[in-house]
Amino acid sequence: MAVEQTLSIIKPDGVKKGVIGQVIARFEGAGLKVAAMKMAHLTRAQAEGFYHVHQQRPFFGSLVEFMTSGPVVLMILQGENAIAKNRELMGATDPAKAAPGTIRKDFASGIEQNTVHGSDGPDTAAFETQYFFNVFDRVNE
Ligand code: IDP
Ligand code: MG
Repeated sequence: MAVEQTLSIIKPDGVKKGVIGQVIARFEGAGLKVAAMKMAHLTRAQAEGFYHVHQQRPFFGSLVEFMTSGPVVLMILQGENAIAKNRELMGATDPAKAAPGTIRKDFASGIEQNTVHGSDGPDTAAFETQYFFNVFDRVNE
């Protein structure tokens, strides 16, 4: 299994709820390392560009509104099988369908305000990590 990097976002609801530390503890507890991290309050253009694949979805406008409603934590997580491992720790998009013990099951309030984002494959991980971080922002140990 290869060492991978993946983008994680603690969304505005997670930051507002005060669970930044608890979310990061789950990543670290599962063996993922934080390879880059910063807080940001996304602009509309940044959020629209990030979610461009969802442009045609009915929830796109609302999602952009939500993602720009407050600060987020942007992270690159690194480790063996990091992309799938992060998705597993997050749980299903809809917290009502998320497995017990997952981040979304424990902290999310709904299908939109679902606390965390995680890249869903190698291509999106490559796009999303470079969208928010340049190569000099990352440690790679
Ligand atoms: P994912 O975050 O689990 O990969 P995606 O289908 O990629 O889920 O959707 C991106 C984000 O859009 C979700 O995390 C959630 O915030 C929002 N979203 C997805 N489906 C819905 C919906 O049916 N209603 C409202 N928001 C949604
Ligand atoms: Mg997705």
